[in-house]
Amino acid sequence: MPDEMLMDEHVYEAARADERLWTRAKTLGISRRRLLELLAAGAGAAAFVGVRRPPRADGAPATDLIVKPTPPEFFNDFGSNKEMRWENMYARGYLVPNELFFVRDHSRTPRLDASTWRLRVEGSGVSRPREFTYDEIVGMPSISVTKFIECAGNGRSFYEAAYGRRAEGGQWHLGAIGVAEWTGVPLREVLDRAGLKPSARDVMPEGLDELRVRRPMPIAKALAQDTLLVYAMNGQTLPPDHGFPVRVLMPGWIGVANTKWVGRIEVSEQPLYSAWNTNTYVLIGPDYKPEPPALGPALTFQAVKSAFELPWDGEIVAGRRLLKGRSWSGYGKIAKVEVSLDRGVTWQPARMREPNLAQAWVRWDVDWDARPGSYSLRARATDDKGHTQPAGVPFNQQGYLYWAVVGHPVTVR
Ligand SMILES: Nc1nc2c(c(=O)[nH]1)N[C@H]1C(S)=C(S)[C@@H](COP(=O)(O)O)O[C@H]1N2
Ligand SMILES: [Mo]
Repeated sequence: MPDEMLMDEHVYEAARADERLWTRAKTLGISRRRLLELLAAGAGAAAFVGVRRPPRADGAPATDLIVKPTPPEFFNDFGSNKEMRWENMYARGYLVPNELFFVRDHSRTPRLDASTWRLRVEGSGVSRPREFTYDEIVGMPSISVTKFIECAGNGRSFYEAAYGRRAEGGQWHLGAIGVAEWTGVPLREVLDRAGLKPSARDVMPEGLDELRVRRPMPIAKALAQDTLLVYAMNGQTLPPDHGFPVRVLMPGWIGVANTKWVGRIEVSEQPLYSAWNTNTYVLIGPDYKPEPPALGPALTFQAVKSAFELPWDGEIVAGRRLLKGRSWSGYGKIAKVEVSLDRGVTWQPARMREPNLAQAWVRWDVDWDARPGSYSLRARATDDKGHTQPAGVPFNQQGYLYWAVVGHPVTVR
């Protein structure tokens, strides 16, 4: 199980329920034997410690956090979070197919019915607060864009490798990213139909999941032409795990801003705050200062990163091959990629392959005569705004935005 966002996550609560059960029983002076009797009588560990885990409306077992199959050859398992295994992208195209796309649920995937679903737009920033049905949303003129969604914590495990100190949260390698073609309606259209006021300042979509995840954004980002209310992914109806019936797409921004299962949008003339831009998804550490009410600078755009399409710390067979990977940036397109096969001593330019789309990624490759041995392969990208992946990044408590060059371990036999 992940230990991401320890303070308020039901998933975490469930994982810790056992441990807390015994502690709680001790405090109440209940003997181990009596507790076992109580449990056998059906009280249930979760009920006992006050963890709310209602049964699923669709009758699926309450333990099912995610709906789609997530076989171990496709995903690394972190409970309600599933990390894409990069080696599966080697023999595929530009897009990540829906069945391979990483999943990050703060609680778990809710099952929603499009025919009863409503999107409510309200708040001081609109003059005609109203509801939209699913049919109304899909009946509006749509656009399709190809963009990544990447978790702010992608690469988090490398903080421990760099600092000997583990950042809080799921210890992802680099698989908490995917690129898809998203189809939907510009958020601006929907806000306009609710009578958006010129004085509107912040916009906060809210999810219909148990935790009602909501990450506010400034009005400028809400009005961008490619900020969408999405209902299709790679030409298919948006799957439940990715936000069915409707999710937000915020190109280039941290994953959490791409609210899934959106049910309400608050538009305000005042700045908006939630746990997701004050306590989490902010940079906390010796190099960062609090920005009240936030505990540190709030994250917005994703940085520049690169990944190899190889198993992590796996084995490959010796021989001549194309060593392939992908690089991306929240700020724009990739301008240059360099690869080092000798732990950063020498670097060679990688060949970039079209398409190279802004806030998506570019595929690249180099020839490699892979001889037996152990390697730590490195890739370093530069985007068209001049950001180059650095050798290191300062530590932050929750392990966000690890965009430094990473050594990818692989053994050639
Ligand atoms: N309502 C809601 N939206 C959410 C989340 C969530 O738990 N609930 N997780 C966020 C996070 S942290 C990320 S990284 C992305 C992941 O999107 P995906 O699961 O479609 O890959 O969704 C975001 N949107
Ligand atoms: Mo995330």
